[in-house]
Amino acid sequence: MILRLLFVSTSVGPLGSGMGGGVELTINNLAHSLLLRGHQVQVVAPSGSKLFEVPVINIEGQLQVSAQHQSRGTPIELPGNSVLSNMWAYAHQVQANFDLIVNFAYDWLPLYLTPFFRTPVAHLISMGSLTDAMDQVIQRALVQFPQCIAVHTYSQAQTFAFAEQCHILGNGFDLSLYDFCAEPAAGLAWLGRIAPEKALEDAVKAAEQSGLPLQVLGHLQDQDYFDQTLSQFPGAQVDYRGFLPTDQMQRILRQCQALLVTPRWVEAFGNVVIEALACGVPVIAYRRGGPAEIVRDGETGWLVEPDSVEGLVDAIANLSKIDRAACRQQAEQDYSLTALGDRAEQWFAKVLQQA
Ligand code: HBI
Repeated sequence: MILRLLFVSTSVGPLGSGMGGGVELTINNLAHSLLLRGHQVQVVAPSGSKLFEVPVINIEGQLQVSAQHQSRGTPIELPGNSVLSNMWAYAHQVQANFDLIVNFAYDWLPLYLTPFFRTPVAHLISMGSLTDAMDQVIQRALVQFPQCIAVHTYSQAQTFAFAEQCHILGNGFDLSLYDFCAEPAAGLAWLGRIAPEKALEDAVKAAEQSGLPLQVLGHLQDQDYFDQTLSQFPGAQVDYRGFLPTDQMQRILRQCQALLVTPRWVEAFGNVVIEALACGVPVIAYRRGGPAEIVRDGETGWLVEPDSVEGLVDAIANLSKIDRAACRQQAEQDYSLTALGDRAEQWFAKVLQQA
């Protein structure tokens, strides 16, 4: 059945800016996977947003404060002229033109509004449990709409009391955008939003101890943290390449011997893990969160004792044991746009059955 879908974006930045982290890629890839199979998709996002080949309605207003830096007890806050409330006022206005509305913001308001919409609203929750208010409002939506919540991985779901009610969506990528590289140059990569919870410092320390250069790519969210990390390891060869569009990013990533994934927190998924595998780049990751569910230890990378830099260094020394072709094959098996589209359609069908 053809669905008319409205995607309402994350509230922390325009699509294409990198401020929305992995959600930006998720929205883009999910929209593409559904358009390819004939569904209609429209995206509502903060002004300044742009997507490739997907229609975007730009909504003005003040961005939301990032949830991951809040504590469990943080009260709900909305700035004046909130872009979040403006996006959801628009969604409410046009809801009759759509069969399903999908929310991508990790925010209280869309969850709270769910029962007030006539068109069913489903939520792709992009991070693990962070605040009591969010957990409670998700739980409340689930009471009335048991199918309405999806997450990326089991480990992410496990951070919530309602884990068994979550659909596990994984993620999916247009793998034609990533070129397999069989013969890498000497060097490692680190990819992601540069902020303390991503623990770039561990990757820099491991690269320094391994005597290898480290290519760093991604949105520089916390400049002080970045400067402090570089000054902490003066012997490291760190090359910051910026936040690049996929094509330019993968041209650098594919040349590397491995991607280091060093999250301090429970990473919901780890889009960067799939991007590396798609290029044939083995992944060395802490055994924590989404990446630990994706990397096949000893086959497509190495899983390391969390926060152990010496574990990273040992894994780097054992990269020759990993077959780069096996990395690309895993991406094709589980994380293509087709695989994502299948899982999304299954979820939507369950949401619409209960509506
Ligand atoms: N914080 N308040 C809020 N809302 C979001 O949608 C949000 C966020 N922090 C991070 C974030 N989204 C995304 O970068 C991650 O979910 C990937």
